[in-house]
Amino acid sequence: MKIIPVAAAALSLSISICAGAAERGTSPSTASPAAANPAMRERFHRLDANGDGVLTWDEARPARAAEFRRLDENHDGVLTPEEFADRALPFAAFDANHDGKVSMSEYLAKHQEMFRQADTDRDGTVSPAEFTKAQQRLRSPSGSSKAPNGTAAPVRRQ
Ligand SMILES: [Ca+2]
Ligand SMILES: [Ca+2]
Ligand SMILES: [Ca+2]
Repeated sequence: MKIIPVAAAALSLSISICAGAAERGTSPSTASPAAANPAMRERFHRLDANGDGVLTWDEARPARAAEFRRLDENHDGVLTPEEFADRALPFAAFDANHDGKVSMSEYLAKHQEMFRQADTDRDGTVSPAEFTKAQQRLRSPSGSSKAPNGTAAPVRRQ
């Protein structure tokens, strides 16, 4: 029964390799960091209207406008903090004139600003890598240590 310790050693080795890979997170050598998260990839593809693999603000803007209309439950053309509740972003960041409501133009202006921030290489488009990084930045202030899709969980085989 020499096989068992060998197998155990091999298994623990493969676990430590997996753990090492998980700790490194998104490696720049992989094709697309967005591919690591199917939900994020799907979101990116939904926004990428012409399917060229990068986002322009012209593509993102109609999606954001549709999002605004969806959030505006009472269809009065402005968002209240209650209507805004499920957004991960702080209401106050959008309410530029501090009237307690977020208008369509405020909503789009803030998203355009975030789009520019996401475009870290300033080429006018947001690549999947830039998109992923921007989403991660958004998430990080509130509970960054928890992986939403369980990527941090160790691989356990028994
Ligand atoms: Ca595009
Ligand atoms: Ca409203
Ligand atoms: Ca870019």
